[in-house]
Amino acid sequence: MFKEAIYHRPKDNYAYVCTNGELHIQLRTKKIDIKKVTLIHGDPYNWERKHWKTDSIPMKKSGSDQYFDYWFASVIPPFKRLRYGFLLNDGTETVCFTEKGFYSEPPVDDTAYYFCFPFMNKADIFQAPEWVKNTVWYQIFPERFANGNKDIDPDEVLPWGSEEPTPTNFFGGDIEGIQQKIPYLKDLGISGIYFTPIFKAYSNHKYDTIDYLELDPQFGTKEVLKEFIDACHKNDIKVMLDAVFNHSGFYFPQFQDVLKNGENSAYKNWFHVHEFPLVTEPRPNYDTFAFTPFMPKLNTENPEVKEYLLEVGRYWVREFDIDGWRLDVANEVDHAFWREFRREVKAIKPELYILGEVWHDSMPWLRGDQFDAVMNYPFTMNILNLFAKQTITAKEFVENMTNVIHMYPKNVNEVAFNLVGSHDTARILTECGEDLARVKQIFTLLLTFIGTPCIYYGDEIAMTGSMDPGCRKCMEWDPDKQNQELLSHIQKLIRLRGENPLLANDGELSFISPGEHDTCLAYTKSNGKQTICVILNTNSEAAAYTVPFDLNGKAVKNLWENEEIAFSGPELTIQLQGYGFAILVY
Ligand code: ARE
Repeated sequence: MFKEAIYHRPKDNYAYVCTNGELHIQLRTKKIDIKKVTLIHGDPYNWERKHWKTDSIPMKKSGSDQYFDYWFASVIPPFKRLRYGFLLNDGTETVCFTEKGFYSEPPVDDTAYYFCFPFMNKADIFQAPEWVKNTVWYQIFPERFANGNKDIDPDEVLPWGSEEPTPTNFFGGDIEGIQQKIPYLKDLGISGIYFTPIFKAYSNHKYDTIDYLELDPQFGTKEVLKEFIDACHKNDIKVMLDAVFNHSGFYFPQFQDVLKNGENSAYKNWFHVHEFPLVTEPRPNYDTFAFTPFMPKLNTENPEVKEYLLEVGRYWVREFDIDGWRLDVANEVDHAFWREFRREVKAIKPELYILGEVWHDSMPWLRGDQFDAVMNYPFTMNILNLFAKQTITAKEFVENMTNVIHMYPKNVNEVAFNLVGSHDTARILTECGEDLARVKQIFTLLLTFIGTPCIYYGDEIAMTGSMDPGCRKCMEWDPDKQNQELLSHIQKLIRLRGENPLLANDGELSFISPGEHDTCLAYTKSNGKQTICVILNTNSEAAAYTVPFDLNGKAVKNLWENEEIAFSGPELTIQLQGYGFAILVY
């Protein structure tokens, strides 16, 4: 038994409480080392000394990544507290794993040995808004989606789509243009819009804020914005704005004051200044985002800055009834600020969705006291590596995805913001070498997976684009230049996801582990009554896939083709074309 690989900690993704009163317990062991795990548990205060009075439940293997197996059990402690340990059997020996280490027998004389979940306090439970689980998002870069009012175009505006995007050119996208496209968005089937920044700022991307309480004039007036948000809500579309609180823009008046008055500025502690006077060259002598002198980092530990930004957070919720905040460079802002931010904005709108931009392990922000979710870029990278770059196998993809999923509690995974592209990445069709079949497969996975999926504007009509700024072209509105086949494919997936909760966040996800050289991968979602099985052939060659379950006597339907599948015997084999897929329900 590889005891050194065995891990548990009564916290985060290894022990967490769900809103339904269940306590979920996870254990990690070395891959294929352990054959059976039993959770032994009891209440710390009615433990009869010398007689280990416990319940015990078998743990289920919930998945395996490249190195580890993961074990899962759910228990509802009668008194909302638990002492527990694990009985591990590797086929030759059984040991008891406790907080104090390994024992040949479960220690009986004191609960001090065991792992402890001290009390399941409601206030500590991670709780994201329920509506997010059934939302399909659409990300809009406002400068490039639609120009609805030429009277407010920036001075040097270019004709729509006339040139390649650059970090400095403008094409006049605005809110009125987006409002005119609400029917398109409804027809696509999306139910949430995620905007990149729209507040007054210098650049075309607006991440260099000048005024956090003003809409950028090139996008319209606050009246127009209010009318737009109301129209979205009337069409059952949620609206999420982008909060850039890690840094301001260079022309933010408070920063300009420090530039001008140096140490005499009333705002000198609003930023992280190393020395006065401020210089931008050869390197800024103040903290910035990346090495960008025009994005001075805000000192969110300063009470004045904190209050200023908290009011920004409250204002757009209170006055415009937005439904979500996406938090830019969220992992570089201090946790104390985010805890206060959550309290303030949820006090106004408890159902607000708080989405942090964190590209890495995000557990420190997902304990229920800060974010509801993060942008799931590990999901994105795994998909790109298999379907686009083709640098990993189907088996490695499943292992990687299993690793990502087991990094977080289940109730976090259900609202993870899944994306296959954004304004910060090359477009998915470009990454796939413009192979439409692979893009269709990617959207099939995105829209049948757990989490809340997001479509980057234009990806649904097969727009191409390299890394920023290439991925920020003007939206293509000529139907003849839109790929209608891909658009219909995605529309159908969104419709099926809405009609079949198992394609969204109902049921229990599990991967069917592919063999070393298998090119097909599959995953199921089951709620005990019904099972959905999604099968993807990740190879250009046709392949046959045999569903590894006894389906004898079950009625199996191909959900995509909407037809029953006739088969005899316990096994069902599906023929898949190159880069094909099937969505079965039984
Ligand atoms: C500009 C140029 C870019 C150039 C960049 C260099 O346009 O071509 O590469 O400068 O700094 C905004 C604009 C960008 C602009 C940038 C700086 O949208 O066009 O880029 O400002 O002026 C990391 C951060 C993550 C951040 C990305 C970009 O962790 O928070 O870098 N994303 C947000 C927004 C951006 C925005 C900013 C931050 C600044 O979404 O749009 O950029 O407000 C790995 C790393 C990640 C890294 C990621 C992407 O995964 O682990 O940490 O994200 O790569 O680089």
